Amino acid sequence: MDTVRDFYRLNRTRLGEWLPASSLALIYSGRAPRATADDFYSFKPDRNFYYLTGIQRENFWLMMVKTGSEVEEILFIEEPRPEVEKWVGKRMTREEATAVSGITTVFYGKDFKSVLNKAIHDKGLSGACFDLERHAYEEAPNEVHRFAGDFKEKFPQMALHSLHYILRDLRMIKQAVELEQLRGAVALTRLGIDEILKSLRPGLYEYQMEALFNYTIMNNGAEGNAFKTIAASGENAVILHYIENRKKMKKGELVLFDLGARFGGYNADVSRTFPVGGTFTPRQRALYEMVLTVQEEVLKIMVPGTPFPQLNLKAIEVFTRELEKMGMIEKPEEVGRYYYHGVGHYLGLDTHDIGARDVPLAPGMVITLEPGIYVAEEAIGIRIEDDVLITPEGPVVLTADIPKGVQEIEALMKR
Ligand SMILES: [Mn+2]
Repeated sequence: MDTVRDFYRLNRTRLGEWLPASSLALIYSGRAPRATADDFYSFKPDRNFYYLTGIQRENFWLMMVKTGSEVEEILFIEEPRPEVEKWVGKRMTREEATAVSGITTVFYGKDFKSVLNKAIHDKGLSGACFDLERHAYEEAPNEVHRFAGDFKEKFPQMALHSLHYILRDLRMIKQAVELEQLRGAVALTRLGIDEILKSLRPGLYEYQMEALFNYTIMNNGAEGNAFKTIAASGENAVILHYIENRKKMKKGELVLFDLGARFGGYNADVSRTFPVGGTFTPRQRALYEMVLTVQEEVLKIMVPGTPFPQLNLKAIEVFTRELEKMGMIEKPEEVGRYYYHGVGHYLGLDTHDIGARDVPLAPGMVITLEPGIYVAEEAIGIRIEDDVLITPEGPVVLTADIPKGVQEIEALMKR
């Protein structure tokens, strides 16, 4: 594959192969919801639309029409409006849309409904596919759900299919172009963590570490944060998604960082736990090394063929063994007091990337490895998270360069 454009083209080809005969697929790029007055939430492009086109623009549609084995690709973009462009910048032209995506048929949005209607009738289509992902039964319908409902009313003869499962299966296996972006995101994250290690000391506030990380990755070309940086010292570290970051860090405490840069649309997701004062106490060190042991043992089974759920079962098994050894628990059921989340998730265009959780691991998957131990009564929370690529030759730790050994951390903090 010579260009990124070939990557998007290949993704569309694979989706086209999956589409039922005589059907069309409609994928929407999304739109930022209004926050208040004339202030909108920041736009997050639909990841599937991006995966298929390489375009990060609001209110675009990709239409794929399959008749026989032919698949026609049509892109609908927003029309240029000079009076609006003075405020929000230039819109993408049809030529630019073709250059990025490789799609040669590009219409303006105003033609969407007539082209759609004509395609269905001229080609006698019988099916329509939308990304109908739903996280919870109670969840409010999004724009695509609403559009699909409206579509079904207008074309009751057509069968609806969800694109979610095929896109999930495609995105689960990363290709070379994606791994390059992920490595870029990891490299930026490493720069940020290096700066934290240089500056961390008692008396500073958690938000200062957050600011330093965010500044460093942006200053080096990151598109942004993969997610809101977590800098949780002392007792805050037992709250998994603590994001306030307002506390002053004290000598003797540990501080847990969970952070990542985004690059080329792809996210790094890394956790490190450091001693605020530069050295671990013996107790902190013992707990820290327990988490490292769990990491090492789970890593060994991160090979093709291992069932995904086995990773967390292994983490629980090792934590149970180690916690019993230290006399912190008496029965295996008690392990949930100190370890209470999953050991990993897929990583990619989304930080918690889509992917099946009931399948064997396969080459090309990128999965986080993040055991953690949380001892509320001692105000200690430790999580160590690496990003791991599954290959036929064994696991490749993409974040291997980011310091995590006890001696390594203490030496770096002495500088
Ligand atoms: Mn994670």
